Amino acid sequence: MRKQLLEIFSEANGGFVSGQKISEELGCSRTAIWKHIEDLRKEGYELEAVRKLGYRIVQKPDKISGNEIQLGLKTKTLGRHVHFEESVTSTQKIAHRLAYEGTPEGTIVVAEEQQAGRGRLDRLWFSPKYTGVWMSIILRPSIPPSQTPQLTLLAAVAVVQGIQEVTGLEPDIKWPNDILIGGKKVVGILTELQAEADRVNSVIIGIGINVNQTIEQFPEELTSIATSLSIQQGDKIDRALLIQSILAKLEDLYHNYLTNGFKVVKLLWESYAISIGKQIIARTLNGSIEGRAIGITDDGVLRLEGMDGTIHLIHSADIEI
Ligand code: BT5
Repeated sequence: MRKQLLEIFSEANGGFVSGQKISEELGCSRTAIWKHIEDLRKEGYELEAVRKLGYRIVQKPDKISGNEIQLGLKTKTLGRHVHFEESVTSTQKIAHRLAYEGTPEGTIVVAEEQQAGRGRLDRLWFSPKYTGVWMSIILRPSIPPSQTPQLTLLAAVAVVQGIQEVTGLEPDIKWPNDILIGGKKVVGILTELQAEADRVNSVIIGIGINVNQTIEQFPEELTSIATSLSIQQGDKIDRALLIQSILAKLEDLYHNYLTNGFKVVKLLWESYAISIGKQIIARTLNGSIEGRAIGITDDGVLRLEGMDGTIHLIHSADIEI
C-alpha cells in the first residue's frame, strides 16, 4: 500500500493528488489514506494537504548510506568498515555481535532507525528514521577495564568538536555522557564492554545524536528535555558530513590518548563541561548526594564535595544541575 501510494505521488511529480484519486487507485477509504499519509510523515516525508486539491510531497526524507559516509572520510581506521542498515533494534546489539566475531578496530554500525535504541540502565533511546545519527563504534584499546569510562569522556569531546565544526554550535557536556545545547539534551553516549577480568577485548561506543528532528517529531515526554541540532541552528544538517567529522576528531583524540594518556582529553573535556564548579544533585542507584562538582579524576570519575565537606567519588549517576 505504502509503495503504491509513493508511486502515485511520484507520477504526480511534486504536484497535488486528490484524496479521491488516491482512494480509487488504492481501493481504500479516506480515513485509511489519512493514516498512510501520517505514516509517511513519521518516516520523514514532508507532505502538504490542501482542501479540494489533495496532498503533495514537498520533501522526501533525507537518507544516508554506507557509501556516503565513506566518501570523503579523512580517517585511517575509524569508519573504514561500515555496517549500514535501514532499520535495526539497536546498533549496539549488532556491534556486540561483530566485535565478538572479530571485526577490525574502527568498524562502525550505523542505522537510519532504531526500534529499541537503548540508553544506560536499559532506558530507551528514541531513534526515529532519517533524522538522527545512531551509530556504534568498535575500539580495541589495550587498557584495563577500569579505564574505559575515560573513553566515554573522549567520545563526548570528539562529538562536541564535530558538532562545532559542522554546525558552528557550541554544545556543553554534562557528566558523564550527555551533550546539551541550551540546557536540552542533543546527544547521548553509551559505552559498553566485552572484557575479561583484567583485559578489554572491545569497547563499543554508542552515540545517538538528534540532528534534523523538528520539535513536533519528539514524543511529548521528551519535548521539554530534548532538542536537535537543526532546531538549534535553524538549518537542515548533513548527517554524513557530521559522522565524518566526528570520526576524524575521535581518531585524533584516540591516538593521542593511547600514546600520551588521558591528560589532553581531560583538559578538553573540562573546558566543555557545565557541571564542574556547580551545585548539583547526583542520583545514584544507592541514593542521592547533593554537593559541588569539583572536577573529574584521572580515571574520569566525578568528584563531588558534599555539604559536610566530604569528597565523594561518583562512578555512575544522573546529574541534576
Ligand atoms: C544515553 O542514556 O543518553 C545513551 C544513549 C545512547 C544512544 C545510542 S544511539 C546508538 C547506540 N545504539 C543504542 O541502542 N544506543 C546507542 P541515558 O543517559 O540513560 O539517557 C536516556 C534518557 O534520555 C531516556 O530515559 C530519556 O529520558 C532521554 N531520551 C531518550 N531518547 C532521547 C533522545 N532522542 N534525545 C534526548 N533525550 C532522549
